Amino acid sequence: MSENNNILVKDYFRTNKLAHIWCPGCGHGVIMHAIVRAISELGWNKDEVVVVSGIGCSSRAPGYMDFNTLHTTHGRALAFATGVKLANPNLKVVVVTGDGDAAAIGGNHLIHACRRNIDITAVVFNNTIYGMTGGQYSPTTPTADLGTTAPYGNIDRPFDITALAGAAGATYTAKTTAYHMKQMTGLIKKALDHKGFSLVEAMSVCPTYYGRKNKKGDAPNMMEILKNTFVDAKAYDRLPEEKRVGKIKMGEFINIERPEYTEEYLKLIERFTGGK
Ligand SMILES: Cc1ncc(C[n+]2csc(CCOP(=O)(O)OP(=O)(O)O)c2C)c(N)n1
Ligand code: SF4
Repeated sequence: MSENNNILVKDYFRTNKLAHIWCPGCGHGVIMHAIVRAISELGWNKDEVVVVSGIGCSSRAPGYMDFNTLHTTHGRALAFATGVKLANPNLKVVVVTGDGDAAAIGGNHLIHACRRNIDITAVVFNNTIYGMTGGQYSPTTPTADLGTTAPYGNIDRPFDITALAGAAGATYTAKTTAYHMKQMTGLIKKALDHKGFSLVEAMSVCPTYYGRKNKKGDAPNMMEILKNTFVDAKAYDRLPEEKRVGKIKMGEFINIERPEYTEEYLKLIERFTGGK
């Protein structure tokens, strides 16, 4: 481990909570690392950072991170985070959530957080499956793929979470993968620094359930699939139509300004109380 990584572990992790629960080769650790590295590079004071999660393998991450952390109920991380941010708008609020947590049971909270443009950053750990509960298909499982609850193949169409968030009103959206750690850190940093609702869809790998059920090979092989499938936006846009087949565009999608919710809320209070 490099000296830099040693400092990260010492300063930003609850080492007494390690070893973590994740399976060998799980992609979630890479994403947790990227979040911590982004916060460290921004130089934020740990005491003003709040990390909120729901339930799932991904949602275990805040337990290991030495910030103010809340491990809440399945799908409700954004609702709890909204309460935290409204109670103290000066806090820097980050939500860690899985594809099931964010887009199935928590889907309604997700679209409304986007619509309100509240200054929260959501990092969606998207492994395209429910990892913690044994590999049921999720709203991002590709059509025809296998899951415990789709033994003959999933017939649903998957959500593109980045596009969903953009359509619902998020003012910063980006997609990246656990293979592209450097890009991921940079995009999370930009999302954290953005005023308004930001979402980074971080593609992860679940070798234990998704990988085994769909014969994707071992963890390194699944990382190789991420590497070969996801193409940075600029390179993707240059590809001829036929070469885009089977490729997915990643990078920054939306970065715009709109009034932020807690600021609008404070203005309203001031208008009706005359600032008293
Ligand atoms: C109200 C409620 N419903 C269902 C569950 C069971 N449950 C726990 S985690 C989970 C799925 C987690 O999947 P995801 O959010 O994709 O995260 P992953 O484990 O893949 O990281 C489910 C269905 C629960 N804990 N609470
Ligand atoms: S079940 Fe899947 S998502 Fe959960 S820790 Fe294991 S590899 Fe990771």
